[in-house]
Amino acid sequence: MIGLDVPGGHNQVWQNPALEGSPKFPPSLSDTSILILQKERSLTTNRITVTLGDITTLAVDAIVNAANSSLLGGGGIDGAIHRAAGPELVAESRLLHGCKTGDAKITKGYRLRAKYIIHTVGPVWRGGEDEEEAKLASCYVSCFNLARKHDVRTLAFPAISCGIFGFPIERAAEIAVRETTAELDRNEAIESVIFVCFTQPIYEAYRQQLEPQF
Ligand code: AR6
Repeated sequence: MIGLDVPGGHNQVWQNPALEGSPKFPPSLSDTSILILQKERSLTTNRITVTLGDITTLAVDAIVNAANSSLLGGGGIDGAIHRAAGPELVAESRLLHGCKTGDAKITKGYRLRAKYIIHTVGPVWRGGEDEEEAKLASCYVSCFNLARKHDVRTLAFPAISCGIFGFPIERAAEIAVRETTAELDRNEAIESVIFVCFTQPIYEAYRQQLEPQF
């Protein structure tokens, strides 16, 4: 249950209103090799977990923020993280002088339960003609580089670029799983990577990518 220790008990935190009434997953997923957590809303394989939920609640070493190049906050997950972390976050972020697409910067977690926030700037999807896939892969590599430097052992990612920036979720999930699997193969210090999905379709996209590993 590493990384899923949340205030108010497990059942409570996963009540994302957007997911109310969402269908149960197929019975085939109850294979014994899969650890099913929180009412079939989390799957774990090797050192990767995919879960439905709100990344701001997680007690992990670091959560990743899908930020913009100013690093001064925005909508979507960026806004949620800034609200939950408190005003100290923007104060520290001002000292970082922004962040380029595909790059990442780290701050403290402040009022979050996570020790650090790794801010990365995903690409805006422009139809695939602007090296978006390589830029998104670079986000994961940059986050893992910072994780290594700061001794981060448990790390949670959202679906970077898959909201306002419009990146197709299937392709994004493929890149996320590919880069994470490569990092875990070479970095034994990382104990757990959690893909935190805010909606059912995003969860499904990750689950499909991870299916061969289950
Ligand atoms: N926990 C987990 N995932 C979340 C949460 C949450 N609390 N909130 C949203 N998501 P987006 P982007 C999911 O739009 O596409 C901001 O304004 C969401 O469902 O937040 O990288 C920044 O400042 C989606 O799957 O980020 C940038 O300007 C994913 O997080 C821009 O948006 C990313 O959605 C970045 O766009």
